[in-house]
Amino acid sequence: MRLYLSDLHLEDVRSPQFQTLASVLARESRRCEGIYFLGDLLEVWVGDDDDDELACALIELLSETAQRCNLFVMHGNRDFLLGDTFAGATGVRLLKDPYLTSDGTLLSHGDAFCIEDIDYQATRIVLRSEAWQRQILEQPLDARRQLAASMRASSREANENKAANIMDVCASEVSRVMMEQQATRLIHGHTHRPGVHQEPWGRRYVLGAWERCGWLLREQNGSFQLECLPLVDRCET
Ligand SMILES: [Mn+2]
Repeated sequence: MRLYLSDLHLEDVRSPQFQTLASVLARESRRCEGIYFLGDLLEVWVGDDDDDELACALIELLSETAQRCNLFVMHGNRDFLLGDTFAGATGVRLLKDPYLTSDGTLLSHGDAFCIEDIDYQATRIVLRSEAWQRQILEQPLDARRQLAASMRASSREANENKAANIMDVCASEVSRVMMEQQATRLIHGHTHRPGVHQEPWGRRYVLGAWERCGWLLREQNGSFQLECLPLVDRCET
């Protein structure tokens, strides 16, 4: 059995999202061979030297889980600075985007398919470049935290003024990549539009963001099920 999740956007260890993730991992890791995080596990990641409460708690949670089951993490557009030090500390394997599995499934965060958002794609090229990332990581942790906060604010402002279809995947771009990769199944997140779509080339599974509920795609014996799970609040119990 394998699980696929994305867009948890974790930002607080006391949040229902973090608590729900902890209970999902405790429950599922014993029977899963792999759990895949397809981007934006975190709302922001400012570098592997981050020592705030959430970073420490997440590293502890993942390293404990990785002793029972294989964990895979792909970068999203918010946590693309997750690096080898984080992978080493947790035991997760970082996957490149897109990643083709041996059964012809293409895994992707999904933002690379949103090519109609031209400004976003231009920014993406800069933020994912080695030169920009090296320059950012040379700055002190506090400066990176401030930069992250201002980037989030301006991204929110930009998105408020965009038509909804611009922020969805572009069907022709998805087809092109699926042909190129010779894949017949796609699992992605990013768009916050959970659903299962039959496309000309195969089936497209869209993971949901952990907002009002949590989302995961469960693969068992070759069949796939998109599940919505209630967010638990430890304070309520
Ligand atoms: Mn995203």
